[in-house]
Amino acid sequence: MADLDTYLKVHDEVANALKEGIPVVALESTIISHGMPYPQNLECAEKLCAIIRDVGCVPALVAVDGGKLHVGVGGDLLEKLASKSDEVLKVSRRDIPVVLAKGKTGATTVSGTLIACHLAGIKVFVTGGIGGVHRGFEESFDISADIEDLAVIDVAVVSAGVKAILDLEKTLEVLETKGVPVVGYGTDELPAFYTRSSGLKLVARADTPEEVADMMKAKWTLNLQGSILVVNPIPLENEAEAGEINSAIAAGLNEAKLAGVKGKDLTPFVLSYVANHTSNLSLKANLALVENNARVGADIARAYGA
Ligand code: PSU
Ligand code: MN
Repeated sequence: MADLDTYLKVHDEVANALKEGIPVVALESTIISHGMPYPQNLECAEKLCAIIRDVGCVPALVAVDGGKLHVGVGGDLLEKLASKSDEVLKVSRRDIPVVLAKGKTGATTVSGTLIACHLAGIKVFVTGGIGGVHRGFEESFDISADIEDLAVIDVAVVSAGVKAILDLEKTLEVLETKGVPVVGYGTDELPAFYTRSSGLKLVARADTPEEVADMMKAKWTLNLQGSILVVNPIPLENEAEAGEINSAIAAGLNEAKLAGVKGKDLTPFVLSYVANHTSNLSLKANLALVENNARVGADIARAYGA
């Protein structure tokens, strides 16, 4: 029987940080490979790492390649993830064994990245938006695997909310059922990803990184398994115009339906449609919100300690 090292490669900088007690912040790679175009995606990944380092933490980008789950990706593999998205698979819990066994290259989703955090011992993870309950799920049964992993893996996930193309209200309901606290960072309502406000009230709020760290400690000391989902609104100056974004999302979802695009191909399809139909406004907003999340995530990682 192979051991963990056969399949898991924690790169030196991250392994040292974990050993020395320097806070580590994980990053997912699906937003890089399938959520943004090249070369802005590569610049974004590099910027996120720089932001995290600036506050004294170590970034750990997660991806799959050559039969291993890599934690702390950079260099050629990062370049490939960004520039060759056609060859890069989108990897959630279901896909990990297959992609590892076949030696293929994959970008991890929130679900896949949470699993890597669990294996490596990382407690804070920064993303853009999590997956959840899709609009019209009654027909498609499409609920992201992200939800199942948020329910059982002990990590604080910093996001700008739920992917804007989803049913936000139903996603909040399912997160409640699964026992995942959704904590507004400096807000009492769920942000709507590209915009700050969805009108959906939250029951939990934190205004400082320390407050989030206190919630993490309380939850995990009591062995209440699972993530804390921090929802951090996009900065005011980067907010997209809600009407324009929402009509582009509706049109993109409709286009996807006509073209028979579904399952894991749906998000990349709709995101690129929305970017193309809003003169890249959505892309600019997306870049700004992930950078903002990286700052908050690094502050939380420091407040929590290693
Ligand atoms: N939000 C975005 N862009 C993305 C994603 C979310 O704005 O690319 C990705 C994340 O990696 C998330 C995944 O984990 O979509 C969920 O995909 P699915 O709905 O197929 O489970
Ligand atoms: Mn799905």
